[in-house]
Amino acid sequence: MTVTELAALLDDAAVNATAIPQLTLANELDVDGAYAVQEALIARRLDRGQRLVGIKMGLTSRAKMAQVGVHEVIWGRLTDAMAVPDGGQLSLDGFIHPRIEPEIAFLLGENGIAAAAPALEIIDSRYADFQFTHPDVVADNTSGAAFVVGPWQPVPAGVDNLGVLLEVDGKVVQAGSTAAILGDPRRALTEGRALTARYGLALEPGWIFLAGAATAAVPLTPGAHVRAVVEGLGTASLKAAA
Ligand code: 0L1
Ligand code: MG
Repeated sequence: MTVTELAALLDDAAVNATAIPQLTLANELDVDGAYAVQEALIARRLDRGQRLVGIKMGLTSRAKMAQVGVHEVIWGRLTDAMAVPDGGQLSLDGFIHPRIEPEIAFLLGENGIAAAAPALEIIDSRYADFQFTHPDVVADNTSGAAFVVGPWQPVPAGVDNLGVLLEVDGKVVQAGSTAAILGDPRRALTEGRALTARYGLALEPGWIFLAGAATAAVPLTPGAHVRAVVEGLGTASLKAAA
C-alpha cells in the first residue's frame, strides 16, 4: 500500500475508534517510511481544520521502552484537537484502549525553553492489543491521542531530578523522577530537535513540547480522576467521563 493509503487506514482507525492489524504485517515499512505515513496522517487532520501545536517525545524512559518492547526514542505531532483543559472531563468514547502517563511539558520560546508545566498524556494505540513494532508506532503518531498541560511555571532548579507521581482516584499508582526521561528532560528537547530536523520539521516558538513519560502508562478507565504531580511544578489533572 502507498503512504497515503496507510495514513488513511490509521486515520480511519482513530476516527472510528476501531483497532487495526499492525501495518508491518502486510507492508514493507521502515522507520523513514513510517515518519512519512505519520506526516500524511497528520496532514489529513490539518485538512480537517486542526492546527499543529507542538510535538511529543515517546519512549524516552526505560520504563516505557520495557512496557511496549520498542527500544528507540520516537516523536509524534500534537494538534489543538488533542488538548484537554487542565481539570477537564474527557469522554472515552473516541478511544480504543486508552492509557495515561505523567509527563513534563516545555513551552518553547524564541531561544530555548520559556516555561515548564506538569502534564498528562493519553496514549491509544490504533493497533490491536496495543502491539506494534518501531515503524508501526511511528506511523501511528507514536500512539498520541490527547494531552493535558497544567499551569506554566519558570523552569525549576533541579529539573533533571524532580519527583513525579501518577495518581488515580487519589491513590499513587506510579512514581518516578524526571531523571527517568533521558537523564534530564531537557535532553529530550535536544534529541527532539535533532530527530524532527531529520524529517524537515523545525520546532517553533510557542509550541508545546511533551518530553516523555517519567513512568510506565496505566489504563485510563471510565470515571477515573487522574492527576500528575511533579515536584516544584504542581499538578495536571483530568476526569474520564463515566
Ligand atoms: O508517549 C509515549 O511514550 C508513547 C510511545 C508509544 C508507545 C506506547 O504506546 O506506549
Ligand atoms: Mg508519552
